[in-house]
Amino acid sequence: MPSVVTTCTRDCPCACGLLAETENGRVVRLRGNPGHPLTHGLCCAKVPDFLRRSLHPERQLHPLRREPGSSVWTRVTWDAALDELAERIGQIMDRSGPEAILHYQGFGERTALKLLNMRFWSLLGGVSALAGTLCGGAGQASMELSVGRRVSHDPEDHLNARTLVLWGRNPVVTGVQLAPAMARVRRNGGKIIVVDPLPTATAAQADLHIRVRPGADAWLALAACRAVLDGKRENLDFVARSAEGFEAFREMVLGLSPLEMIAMADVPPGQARALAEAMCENAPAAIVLGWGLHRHVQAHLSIQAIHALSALTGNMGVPGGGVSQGFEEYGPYDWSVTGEEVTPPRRRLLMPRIGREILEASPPVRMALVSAGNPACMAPDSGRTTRALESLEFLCVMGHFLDDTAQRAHLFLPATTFLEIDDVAASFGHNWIGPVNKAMEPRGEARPNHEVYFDLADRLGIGRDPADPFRRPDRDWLGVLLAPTLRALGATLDDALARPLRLPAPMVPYADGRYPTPSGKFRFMTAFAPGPAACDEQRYPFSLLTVSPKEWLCSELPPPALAGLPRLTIHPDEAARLGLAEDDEALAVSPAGSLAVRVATDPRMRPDTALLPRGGWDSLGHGANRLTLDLVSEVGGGTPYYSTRIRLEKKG
Ligand SMILES: Nc1nc2c(c(=O)[nH]1)N[C@H]1C(S)=C(S)[C@@H](COP(=O)(O)OP(=O)(O)OC[C@H]3O[C@@H](n4cnc5c(=O)[nH]c(N)nc54)[C@H](O)[C@@H]3O)O[C@H]1N2
Ligand SMILES: Nc1nc2c(c(=O)[nH]1)N[C@H]1C(S)=C(S)[C@@H](COP(=O)(O)OP(=O)(O)OC[C@H]3O[C@@H](n4cnc5c(=O)[nH]c(N)nc54)[C@H](O)[C@@H]3O)O[C@H]1N2
Ligand SMILES: [Mo]
Repeated sequence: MPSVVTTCTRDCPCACGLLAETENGRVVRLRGNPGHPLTHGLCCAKVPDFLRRSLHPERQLHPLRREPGSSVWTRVTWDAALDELAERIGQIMDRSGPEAILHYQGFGERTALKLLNMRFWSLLGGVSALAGTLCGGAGQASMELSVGRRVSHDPEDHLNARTLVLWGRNPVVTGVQLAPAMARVRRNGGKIIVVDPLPTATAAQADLHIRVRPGADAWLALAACRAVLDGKRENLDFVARSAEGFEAFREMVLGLSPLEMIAMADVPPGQARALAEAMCENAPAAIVLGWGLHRHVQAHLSIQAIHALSALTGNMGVPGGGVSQGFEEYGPYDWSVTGEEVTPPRRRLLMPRIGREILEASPPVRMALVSAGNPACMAPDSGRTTRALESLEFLCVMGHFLDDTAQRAHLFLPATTFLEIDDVAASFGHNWIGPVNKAMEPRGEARPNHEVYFDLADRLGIGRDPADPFRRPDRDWLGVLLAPTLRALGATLDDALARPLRLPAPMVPYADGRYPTPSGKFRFMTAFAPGPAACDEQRYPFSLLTVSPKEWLCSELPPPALAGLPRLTIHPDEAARLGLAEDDEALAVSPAGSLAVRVATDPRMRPDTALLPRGGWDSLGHGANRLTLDLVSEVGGGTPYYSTRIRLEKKG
């Protein structure tokens, strides 16, 4: 069977190498590419679903139009759709200025050519764009406080670890490429430590599972640091040569009560000591941070304290050590292609509170164009976000399904899936860039977003400079976008489109003991000022962890896949206290809203924590973000979904 070499572009750190097997011009099977030098043919159970979704009968394949106030969609031609869109853009710019238009690009598209979307808006002179992130911004910015610039260890370097600490990360569910590393470390005699409030599938494989209180990781890491200092086991060599702020850090930690630290982290004291022990005695110890850790208002305190623990124990900059947290998925491309350096957006609205930002914007937002995102379901405080989307005079959505956001649009434009385009995809979980090759023709009238923007630019009379035209063949743009990387690798564009390439990134960052900070040194945190909880703990006794489910990715699943109420899991004693039993219906209530759920119990749950899968479809009752508050993390403009707390009410 003919097969096409491609790469998974879905919103996941793995960017697995894939083979798309075709029959009569249609993809019939997607499987891991055994020839990929890092991912070796492994891919997750969701991959067949990405194909099913692409071929799904409910995928929208034609431009659609809806009159405000009506729920009836009418099929229109591309020409009619683009004429209307261009006219709206022109009119709103003339009457209300470019700020009145919002460009909202979600995380569903992460390939090189997607940077051209931003170029369109720059050519237009800049409109309102986004700041901050729903995903990993808080983690990245927090890591930079300690090391200057975020650079993670190559995942293959984790195999050198004797202790692998998965801190707020659940790779068995969310990133299958890390799972074999766990097994290899174990086979080499190493140990796995998982720090996670929930009894995850990853934690089930750990030698030690530390069920920290949500958001309290800083206390745990500092308690471990205290154990290191008390045992006089700090790595004085690293501290003297490569770090700044150690004395102040030491004073700070010695000023905290060990009992209080343990109580705040809410872990058995032996576990903080065991963590310290492993970091010192069973080194090198690699700490791999997940995204769960970022989703708290003060995530930076935890991430700084974890870095301090690694540095204090001499694990920074050594093979099999370090603190790793994501990679630059847009790093390999020439960012100047976006045009944002020359023509920045007129203003930026904060993604973590996009509903409020739209509703309160001055001057107002009158129209938005959303591509590759589903903010009505995935952004926090869906109640407010949907009100904001519904307040717009004109909403255009480029996507695949009439999902929660698209249902509120006036114009829907069908986008291609990654099986239908030529492009390249980098990863936020490793150092490889992979080819995305067209495995089948676009279904129906679906078109890649950047081509739609070429047509819009023609209609608006922009991007016509013959020396620098906006409309160019994909290959030409890919050559421009990839130029810096190809130059560094001595590779050609044909190479990049034929096979995965490893980017010129280190296996072990900061190995020379120098850090890209102003002083060139690692920075110990010197202040620790935890703020109050974002929600009243008495009225809302459960921390709400709305984490990645195994079965689906964010809201990317076809609608029939969800039946019944979402399952909310708590400890059985808590359920009993509330008069609830397994399978009962209940109402989850937060300061932001409420959601009907079905109760599940698990004796491994912390009593103060509730688990609810994120994503799905809000319109089918699976809107975890009906409950989440639209807070902003103190560092990095991140979205602290997990700082929300809830109470449970018995139904009826
Ligand atoms: N199957 C599946 N895979 C996915 C996704 C999906 O939706 N489904 N989403 C993809 C995306 S967009 C991303 S960003 C990644 C995320 O990948 P991960 O970071 O691995 O996954 P999450 O479920 O977001 O969170 C990881 C863990 O953090 C824990 N956690 C929450 N709060 C805390 C805390 O305060 N301290 C500690 N120590 N742990 C905490 C949660 O209990 C959870 O088990 O996964 C990607 N992969
Ligand atoms: N409660 C709660 N909410 C969360 C989180 C959480 O932990 N808890 N995690 C957050 C995280 S980590 C993330 S990354 C965000 C994700 O938030 P979003 O990016 O808003 O959500 P997705 O469901 O991934 O939506 C991606 C959409 O892009 C579409 N798409 C895919 N490819 C293309 C393309 O080429 N072109 C176009 N036009 N569309 C395309 C898909 O069909 C899908 O509809 O959600 C966040 N929301
Ligand atoms: Mo994410």
